[in-house]
Amino acid sequence: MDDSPLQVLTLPTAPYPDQRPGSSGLRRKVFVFQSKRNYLHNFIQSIFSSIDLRDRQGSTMVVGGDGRYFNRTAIGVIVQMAAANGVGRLVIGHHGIMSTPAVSCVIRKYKAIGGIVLTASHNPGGPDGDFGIKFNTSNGGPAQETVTNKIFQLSRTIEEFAICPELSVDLATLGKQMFDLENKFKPFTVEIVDSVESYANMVRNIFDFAALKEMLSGENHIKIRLDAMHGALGPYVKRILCEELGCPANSAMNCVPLEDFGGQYPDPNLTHAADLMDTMRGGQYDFGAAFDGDGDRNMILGKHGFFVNPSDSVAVIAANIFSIPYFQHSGVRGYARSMPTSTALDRVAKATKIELYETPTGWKFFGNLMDAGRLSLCGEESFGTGSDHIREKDGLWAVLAWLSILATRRQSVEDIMKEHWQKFGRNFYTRYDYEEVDLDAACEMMEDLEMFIVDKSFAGQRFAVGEKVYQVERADNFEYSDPVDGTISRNQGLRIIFCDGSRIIYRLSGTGSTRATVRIYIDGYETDPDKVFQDPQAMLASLVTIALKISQLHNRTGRSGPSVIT
Ligand code: G16
Repeated sequence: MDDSPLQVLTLPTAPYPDQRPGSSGLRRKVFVFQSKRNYLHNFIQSIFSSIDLRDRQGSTMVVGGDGRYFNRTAIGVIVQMAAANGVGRLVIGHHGIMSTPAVSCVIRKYKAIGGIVLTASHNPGGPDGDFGIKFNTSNGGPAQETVTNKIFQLSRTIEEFAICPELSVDLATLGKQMFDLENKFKPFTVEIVDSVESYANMVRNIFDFAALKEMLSGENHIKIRLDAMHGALGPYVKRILCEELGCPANSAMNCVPLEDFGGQYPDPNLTHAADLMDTMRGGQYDFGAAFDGDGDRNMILGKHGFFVNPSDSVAVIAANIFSIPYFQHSGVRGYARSMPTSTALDRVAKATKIELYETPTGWKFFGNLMDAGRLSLCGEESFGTGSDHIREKDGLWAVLAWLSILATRRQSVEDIMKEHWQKFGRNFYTRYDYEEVDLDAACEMMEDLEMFIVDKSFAGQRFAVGEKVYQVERADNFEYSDPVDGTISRNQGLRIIFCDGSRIIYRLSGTGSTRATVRIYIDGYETDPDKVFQDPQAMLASLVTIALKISQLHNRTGRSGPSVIT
């Protein structure tokens, strides 16, 4: 314990009007946090103030981050402010790095009142990149909208914040550091923990590690290649897959966390994980996967770069769920997907008579269902997959789930996927992203589009492209009523559902840091066994044409094509 008590100060500040958390916390360019006076302090104080003082005083909170630029600076401030706001103990990942799923696991393990995750996920890092702050509550999941709305309201009226400016913590040394404060909240403890340990203990109890080890390092082992994209997951891949499950060293790439992710987007998709895709195409590896900066997203690939669409990935896991020992013990309570995610999971749910929930985009919507014991497995089109073992999506869990299926079925990824389509039909799926579009143009387009499609005369209309004719069954602006607490979330995306079950969805992203990103999601269902192996872009070309025609997106935004096609 330090001998002289540390000063606790209350300093004046002025509010900012733009600290509304998006789909997953507050994301801004690094320079916004650096150049706007107290921008970071205001938001952190708003998080602390949103927690009742009685709950906060003497409590435990967890702090983790994806290791991006500004991570350590922000943790320094958070520690000083946590102490001054009455938090009793902070549990922080070694060097300030801990993956988002591990933070969720640690919050639950330590029975913390919540945690702060410093990440802008898959967005680029470095001094010119993005930074983000997310608040998770005691269930380990992202705060619900009632909480994020409260944080936003507090940030709009904030006048002062509390801080211990002299408090400095050593993130490099494992163990407890105790601080004596000159106020009534004392002592204050910081515990630097091994970032991997709790998470590794958890997954060891979910999967059959002996069977996985045999498949990955025994005689006739399969070869895998995992790309951590210089994000937080590198040490987890090394420790769990290489050291514990015996994968050779060349199974793991880009496993050293870097502040700028090596100058790349830490985004596990076909565009940004191109290196992994190239390696996989060579045919040397049987299974490949990439993760995002904070380790909650995943992309699954088979031999020769066979791509598993994330909407299909969760459906395959559902169809093979008892390959995972955890579900053999806990049973399966329900499945869920976000609204824009393809309806592939619905078909498995229907065939196996399991309840299916359709939620808005954002992992926070799954948490209530899990806490109420109604949801076991869920996924999103945005490369997120997970279960009720924690309250975040979990990239490494998804990989271990797929490997468990491979170990049980002893088939290739491609064969498993193809058999799945033959059995359930195939949801062809694509997403068009128009990034950094003018905000006003994007909002006006969405408003006009809504007026057009919710008009009574829209249902029943037919759209023809070549020989293909699609008739509108219904269209709306998606609204979700939480079945657990009745909370209503409106304006969650415009959707057009056609009579054959195909869908076109339009949404503005909630994770960008500047301007607007318009997303168009196309979901076309096909049961004809002769057609299920065709190329998705070719199969969906007519629906794409219709989507662009109805929205007039190119005219309205001045764009001639999407920035990214998934
Ligand atoms: C966050 C949320 C996800 C959501 C995704 C995409 O992911 O946690 O649930 O699907 O954003 O959001 P949007 O379409 O609004 O950009 P992450 O990995 O960025 O935290």
